[in-house]
Amino acid sequence: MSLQRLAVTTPVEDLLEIIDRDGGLIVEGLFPREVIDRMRESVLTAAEDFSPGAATQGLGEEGKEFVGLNTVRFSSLGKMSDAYFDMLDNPTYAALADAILLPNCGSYWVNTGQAMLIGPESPAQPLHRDCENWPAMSMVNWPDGPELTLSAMIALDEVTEALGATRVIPGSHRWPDFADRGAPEMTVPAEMQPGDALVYTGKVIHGGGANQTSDRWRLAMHLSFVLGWLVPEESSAIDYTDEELAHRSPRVQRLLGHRSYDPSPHFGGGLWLRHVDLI
Ligand SMILES: O=C(O)CCC(=O)C(=O)O
Ligand SMILES: [Fe+2]
Repeated sequence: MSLQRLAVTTPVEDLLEIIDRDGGLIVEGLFPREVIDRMRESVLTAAEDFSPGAATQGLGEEGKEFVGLNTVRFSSLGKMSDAYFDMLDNPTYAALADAILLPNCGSYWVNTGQAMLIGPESPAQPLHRDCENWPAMSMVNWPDGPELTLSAMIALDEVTEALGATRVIPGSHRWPDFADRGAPEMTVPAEMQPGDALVYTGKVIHGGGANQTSDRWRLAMHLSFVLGWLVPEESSAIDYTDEELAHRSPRVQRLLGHRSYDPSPHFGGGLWLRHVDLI
């Protein structure tokens, strides 16, 4: 089985059909080259201030191994590049996230916006599902329960299998056993050109690939959203001041936690209230 690739001009309903069938797909040209070029330049400049293996996700060595001992990761991308805000407002990615997440929440927010630069001679990342961040919720009526999160791995430069393209097990979002994470030989690589994105649900098994080169870095970033009543992986809300976001779109302000959770039209309380108001 391979990953389906469709152009960004494909009707959103057709993209959604493939995500529903396979758990993810490659959307070619999801992000315009001009936006990607700006982001790549900013990421390359910022990367000089970060050391490989410094990031962690989870406790101890396991948390470091998960993100990669020779991988450079950093977030707060809007501090480094305006291109980040353009990406948050991308109409096709927004339409996909609306369709997949809004059945289960009034509004969603950024889960992770992170540069993920896999260094030379890195082993493959452990296979996982992104919804494992919220295990109790993920296991509710698994695999038919609510979608909690939608992710995109975005190529900032050409991403090949040898450089560590993300590996996916298409169809694994439907496997009956939540604890079954499959095996590397079941995976296929998401090879991409700059601006292409692997868009996948939190339920599908995947992981960063091994960088088999001795001297080249995989230049990619991750952008994911999560239901507005769940706590995101990254604390974006406190990375930005109100002043920094004052001229951004209402969508961007909400995605970055500078507006209240909006429950409508669902039943649900007022959450993450700004000034005790549903602004
Ligand atoms: O680096 C990659 O290709 C995938 C990263 C990933 O899936 C994660 O950290 O959750
Ligand atoms: Fe992941």
